Amino acid sequence: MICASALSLGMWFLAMTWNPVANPLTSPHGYGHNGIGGVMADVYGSVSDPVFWMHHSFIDHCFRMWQNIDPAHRTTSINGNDAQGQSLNMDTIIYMGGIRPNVRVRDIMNTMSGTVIAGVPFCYRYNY
Ligand SMILES: [Cu+2]
Repeated sequence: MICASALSLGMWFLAMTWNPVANPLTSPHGYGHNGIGGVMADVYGSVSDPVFWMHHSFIDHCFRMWQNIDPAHRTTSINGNDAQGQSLNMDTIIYMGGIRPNVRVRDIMNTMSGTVIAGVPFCYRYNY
């Protein structure tokens, strides 16, 4: 089941021509964290809130819907800047905090790529 506001947000993503998660603070991703507030607004603590997982699953799903509009380009390129103002590219390293091996952007842009990360193929898709 999907609520009306989530459906509206999903349709909004589909209409967008820009990356819906490019800016972590002024995007639906950031709005979810900061709109809920409390521990969800804390960069390091938000993962301990169960809502975090529902929020991120939804953002991930919306990002994939956005990619599916033009997968040839939207799974193979990225733009924008990181938190330090450095421009992003497909070889930008995503720091995993020691929990998992760091990955390059290109390793995770396509959820069906099958890229092996720490011995596990990165491969999933949404059925809804
Ligand atoms: Cu987040």
